[in-house]
Amino acid sequence: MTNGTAGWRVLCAATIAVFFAGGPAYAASPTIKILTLDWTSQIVVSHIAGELLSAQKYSVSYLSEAADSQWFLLSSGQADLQIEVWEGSMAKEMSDLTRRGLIVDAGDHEAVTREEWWYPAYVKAQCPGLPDWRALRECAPLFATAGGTRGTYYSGPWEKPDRARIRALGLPFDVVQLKDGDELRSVLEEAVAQQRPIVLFNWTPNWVESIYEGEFVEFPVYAQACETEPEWGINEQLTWDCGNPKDGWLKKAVSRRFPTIWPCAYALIQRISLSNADISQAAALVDVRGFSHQDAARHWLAENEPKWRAWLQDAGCVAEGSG
Ligand code: TMO
Repeated sequence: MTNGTAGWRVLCAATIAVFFAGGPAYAASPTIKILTLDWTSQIVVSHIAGELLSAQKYSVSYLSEAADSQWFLLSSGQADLQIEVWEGSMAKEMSDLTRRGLIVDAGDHEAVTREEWWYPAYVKAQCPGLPDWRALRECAPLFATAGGTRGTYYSGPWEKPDRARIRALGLPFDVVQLKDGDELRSVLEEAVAQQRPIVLFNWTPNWVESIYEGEFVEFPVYAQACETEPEWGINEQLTWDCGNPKDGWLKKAVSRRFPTIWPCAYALIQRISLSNADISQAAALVDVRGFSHQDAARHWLAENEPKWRAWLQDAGCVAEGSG
C-alpha cells in the first residue's frame, strides 16, 4: 500500500507539473492541428496556412469537422487554428469565447463578408419586387418545391436561426437544411440548369460570384439589438426580424495554447490576410476548376508569392518549429 501511495504521489506531482507547464513540457514540438470545416474556401485557406507553416518546419495536421464542432475543439485545445471565422454566422461564439479567454482572436483578414439569402439573376424577372424581402411574401409559391404555396429556402448548417427570422417577418417559407457547401452547390447548379426559381443561403467571397450573376435578398438592416430585443424592428413581439451584417468581418481564431507554444507561428497567423478576390479564387479553384483543396492551396501560393513572403517577413520571427 505504501508503494501504491508513493506511486500515486509521483503521478500527481507529474500531472501538476505538466498542468502548470501549460503544455510544452510533454512534447518538444507538438503538432499544430488545423481545422478544415464544411465550405470550400475555408479548407483551401487552411491548406494555404498549413503549407506555409510546414515550410517553416512546423508539424501540422488537418482535422476535418463540421463548423458546429469548432468551438468545443478550439476551446479544449483539441484543435489549434480556424482560419475563416465569419461574422454573419459565427460572431456570437467568437466573441463569447474570446471574452472568456477560451480561444484567441488572431486578427482580421482584409476581406469584407456577407452571408445571406441569395437568388440567381433570372429569378428577378419572375419576382420583380426583389431584392426587397417583402417581395418574397407574394412570390413564395414560385419557390414551392412540393406543390402548395409555401416556398422552400435552402440553408446550410451555419446560419443564425432562419426559422425564427421567417416567423418574425411573416414569410410563407419552409427551410430545407443541407449538410454543407457541396450540397448547396448541387441544388444551385440543378436549379440554374433548368432556370428554375431558387432562393438559398450564399455568401461572399465565394466561388458562386465567379460564374453566376445573382443578388442577396435585402432584409431589414442588421443590428445587434435585433437578436435580443423583441421591441426592436418591424415585429415588436419577436427577435430576428432583420438580415445578417452586410459588411461583416472575417477573422482567424486560435487555441489558447497557440501563442505560448508557437509565438512565431502565431505572429505569422496574425499577418495572414486574404482579400475578397483571394478567397473567392480559392473556392473557385476547387468548385469551378476541379482542383483538390491541397492543389488549390499550392496553386494560390505559386501565384501569390509576394503576398505570403511579406507575411513571413512582417512576422519577423524565426520558426520555433525548426529548432
Ligand atoms: C460560413 N459560411 C461562409 C459558409 O457562411
